[in-house]
Amino acid sequence: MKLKHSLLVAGIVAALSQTVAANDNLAGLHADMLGCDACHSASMQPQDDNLSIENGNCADCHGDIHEVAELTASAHVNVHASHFPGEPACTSCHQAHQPSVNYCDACHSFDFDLPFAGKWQRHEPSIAELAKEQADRSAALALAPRATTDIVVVGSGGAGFSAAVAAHDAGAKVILIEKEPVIGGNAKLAAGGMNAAESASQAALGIKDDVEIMIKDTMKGGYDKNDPALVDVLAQNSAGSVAWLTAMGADLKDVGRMGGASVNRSHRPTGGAGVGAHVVQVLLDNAVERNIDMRLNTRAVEILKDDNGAVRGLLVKGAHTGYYWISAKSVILATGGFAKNNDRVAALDPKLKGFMATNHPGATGDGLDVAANADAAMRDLQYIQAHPTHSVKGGVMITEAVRGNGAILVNREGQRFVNEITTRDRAAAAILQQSQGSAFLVFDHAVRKSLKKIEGYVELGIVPVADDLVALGAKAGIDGAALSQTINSYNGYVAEGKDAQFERQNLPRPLTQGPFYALEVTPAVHHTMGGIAIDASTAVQGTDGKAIAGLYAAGEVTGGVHGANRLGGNAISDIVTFGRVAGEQAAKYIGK
Ligand code: FAD
Ligand code: MEZ
Repeated sequence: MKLKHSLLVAGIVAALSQTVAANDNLAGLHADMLGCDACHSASMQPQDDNLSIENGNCADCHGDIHEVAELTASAHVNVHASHFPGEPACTSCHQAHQPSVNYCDACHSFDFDLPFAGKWQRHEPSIAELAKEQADRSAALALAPRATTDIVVVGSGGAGFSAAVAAHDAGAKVILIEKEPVIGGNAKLAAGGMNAAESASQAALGIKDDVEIMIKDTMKGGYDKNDPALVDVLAQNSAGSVAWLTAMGADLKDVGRMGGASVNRSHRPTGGAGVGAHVVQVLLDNAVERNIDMRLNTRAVEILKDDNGAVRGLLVKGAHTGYYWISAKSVILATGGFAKNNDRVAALDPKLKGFMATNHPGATGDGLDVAANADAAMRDLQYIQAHPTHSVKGGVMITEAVRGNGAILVNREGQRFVNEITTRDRAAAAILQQSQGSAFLVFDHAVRKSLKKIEGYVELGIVPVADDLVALGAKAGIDGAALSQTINSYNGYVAEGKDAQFERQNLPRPLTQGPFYALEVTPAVHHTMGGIAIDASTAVQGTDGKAIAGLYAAGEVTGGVHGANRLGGNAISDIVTFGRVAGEQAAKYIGK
């Protein structure tokens, strides 16, 4: 019954072109070729929301994603060799009964060839809209719970995975749910690094840092709107969180500079690869090793409480199996921020209406609604951050590490206009003041070689390159003569160790080694600093000022850690540290 995937690769293109007229989706094609049970179990209904049977059947015929990646290796950008951690399920993109979508298109704008492709469009009903499905919800709640556990963790980003692993290691039984078809949330996209002070990696590189300086930098960057108790937890535990990840298999040996930091404290894999995909992969591997129950396509919609107001479980909606509830003594909300929900963003900060976002599609702010419906207090929701450097072409966030490793920002007139490694609110505001509201990251080959992340940008074809600066200007639309002059002056500042123009603190290298690169960038909504009010033990605070028994929250869904403006690299530190704290505290609450 099963096709050999080599046979399929040889025949698939021809088969598709012949059958595309007769079938307008993958289900039709497979039904014609092999019948419905090529994909589904005998019951013809998905048995779980991970679509384990359906995805298993895809892999049996076509090979797993690594095998498919080998077969598509000749493509300019091999989408099957994506930066996503884990093994994204085939059905994340290849949908059967409706047009397929490139999951990447939710954020980027590349033209990948996909059989039976439709355009990315998704209307995810809000938590308030789902409340109208009262009959289905009541029916589900009238039944016995479909699962029983100690703790449900909501969200498979860095905070959720850290909480799940920590709670498991403290002796609790854990179910982790994720509404998207892929794991990792925004955490998997994190690029530049994870901040930590007094770490072993810093010591190995001879970098002198101090927890107190990290606290000062974080409070200053946040305009002192941060909760000092939370900042204390962040900084005091930062090196411990790097050590915790390292003990589980992470490589966080490379340490670079981020905006607003007094010293190099942003940790990432050797050679400067993206930190997020690596950290999420390590956490995933550890969750798998521990046999933690992980459910994708499963959305948290309501926290269930007992008569005393303590958590007794969670109502969820499975994308394929519908509503059911999980009995649990504790829930940890780790649902991330809401930067991808422009309606919500613009309602809080009208300046950001219509802005692009750097975030993954699930960053809509569900957790805030779910928590608010459970009477949780909120704080600082008005503080929303734009990342200064989102590529105009392709829609890719260009990591701050490119500037940290030596790139400068110039406008169309070929002039620098800001200290490139200032805090991101200042850098973003300065870029928006330039003509056409954009600017160019200009760097040389030495900067490219210093950071693996840059290879990805070049491979995507979004970075104009030329052997000299005048030619680069002509290609990118910058005044080339002025650009040459600007780079000459900048190289002089590097040689003197002092930036006479903008007092940039780190001047890692001159820009002298061609070829040269110019990447057009503009700000995009990036991080939401506000959220659920928690205390230093991550207990969710109710609107009555008391902790809600059994409810914990960690990561970008919370408010208070970053004040009015987050420093680059502090979020990964936040989510790992507070995720661990939440896991440990929830386990303690249930008596482990
Ligand atoms: P996320 O990682 O976003 O995970 C939350 C998960 O919860 C998501 O998967 C979401 O789908 C899921 N979810 C939401 N609602 C529900 C629901 N109702 N039911 C079930 N699941 C739900 N920070 C740094 O410190 N350093 C960096 O280098 C860095 N680079 C970044 C690069 C990019 C492109 C982006 C977008 C962010 C970057 N950040 C960086 C910020 C950082 O990645 C995020 O702040 C952080 O990952 C948030 O982690 P989290 O675990 O709180 O949420
Ligand atoms: O903390 C961040 O959001 C960050 C460092 C992003 C980046 O530019 O890489």
